[in-house]
Amino acid sequence: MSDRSGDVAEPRPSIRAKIASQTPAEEAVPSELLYPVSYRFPLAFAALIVAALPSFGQRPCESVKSMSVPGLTINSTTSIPAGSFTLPSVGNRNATVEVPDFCRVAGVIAPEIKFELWMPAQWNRKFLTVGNGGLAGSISYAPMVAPLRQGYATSSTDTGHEGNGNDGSWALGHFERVVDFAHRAIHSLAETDKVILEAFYGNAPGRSYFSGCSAGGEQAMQEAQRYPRDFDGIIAGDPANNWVHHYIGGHLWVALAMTGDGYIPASKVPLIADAVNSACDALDGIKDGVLNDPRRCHFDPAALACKQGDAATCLTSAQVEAVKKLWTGLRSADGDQLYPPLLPGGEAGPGGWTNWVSGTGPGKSGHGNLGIPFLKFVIFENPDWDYRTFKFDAPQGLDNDVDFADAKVGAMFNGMNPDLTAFKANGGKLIHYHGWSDPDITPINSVNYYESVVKAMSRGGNHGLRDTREFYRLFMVPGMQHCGGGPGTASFRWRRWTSGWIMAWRRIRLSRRT
Ligand SMILES: [Ca+2]
Repeated sequence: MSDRSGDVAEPRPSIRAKIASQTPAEEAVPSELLYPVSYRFPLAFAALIVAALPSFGQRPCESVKSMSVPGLTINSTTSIPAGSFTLPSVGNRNATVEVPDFCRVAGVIAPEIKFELWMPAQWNRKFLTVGNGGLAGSISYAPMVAPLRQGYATSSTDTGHEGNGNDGSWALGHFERVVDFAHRAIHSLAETDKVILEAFYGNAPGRSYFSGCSAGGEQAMQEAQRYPRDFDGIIAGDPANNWVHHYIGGHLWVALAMTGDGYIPASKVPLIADAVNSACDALDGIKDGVLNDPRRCHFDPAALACKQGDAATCLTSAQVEAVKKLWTGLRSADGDQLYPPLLPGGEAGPGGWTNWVSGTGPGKSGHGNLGIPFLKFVIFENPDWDYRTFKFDAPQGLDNDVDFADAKVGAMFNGMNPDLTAFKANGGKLIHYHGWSDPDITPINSVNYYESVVKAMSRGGNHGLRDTREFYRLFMVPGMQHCGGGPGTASFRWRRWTSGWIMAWRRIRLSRRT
């Protein structure tokens, strides 16, 4: 297989971030939990590519089409020969990759959850479902390629609607699509895949895995919490599992900070990035452009304030206040932190603030392009809703819009339940990672969630961390932006991730033997 074709399986490039400040609750996490993934998963494990095992009882690919399962429609079954294969177009991407012989199944789970399942002729008896990004709406073809080449049967769904990932209009008048997107699509796919796999191979998969980042990280958490028997191993990257508060306290909060005079053009992002590095890069003992623990950085953007007026080399007072908002985060009228802030570090570069915070104008950034359509179409169900009218406070006796959103879809979307005992009891293993320089989803949320699980596992005793680590590990990645990229991850390519996954899976396998 060529290295180039393998690049399509690299984690979604992306975003940027920043923000800072105090997060005292996280200090309790032992530093050993916060090692960068690259330290834990050395390149040597790239050699652990799983050897394909001969499979028996395999039926002709075409036979899958005649399967009769309630709610399942198989639209096509195609035997794909080893060689070059052009991935179906998603957006304007249309890559050609090298693949082994496999049976390609495309179908629909009622009412309209489209999916594909790829089953290699030489199967390693394992199965991997890959997750989605943004507001989904398309099958994640590219991440299916690397597992397929390693002998995994692999699948992906469009999550029950069609859209470009920044579109929310599919939700209008279709509450069933909202439920499918929130959690039902992945669960239904997992169940369906297992039925097809057993029928095709004559054997059920020996192990089942899920891997996703961003919205896919949210899917991962939903699976571990809500459907603990679907997967043996789950990898949750930069998860949006505090979904509703992320969309309000993350996406909307940043979009609102970037309105009016507070708007920071992309041309000023390097100014902020350089100042943060000057103030905080060396705090970890190494001047390398990476903040190993950005919680220790307390850079005050007022240091960049213009002496008067505006200039390219300074921030106006309104821009200073906007940066402070990003690094302080959303609090309730009582002062409670409703959602943690972004952290400083990693603002520069294509995966940093230029895309996520500045964008092409107010409301047209990575944050605005995700948050506004979700709030408009899912929360308020009003195509004419103006994001600048969101009510953080409300007249006495009425709900504010935060409470309204929580009440409406919080139970459906949020994957913050710290009780993972059912997943653990089923033998499940959860690998969770998050970039410390993620400018989209604050890494603090991941630390907070991990701590909540440790607390739940302790049941008032002292062994919560020990008992948690038996099945759930958190890896914080210095300098990594949203699911990839950033100053700390220049060589952090998919092969290293893949080797990490295999290492993780190997651990899962080994731990099950003991
Ligand atoms: Ca450093």
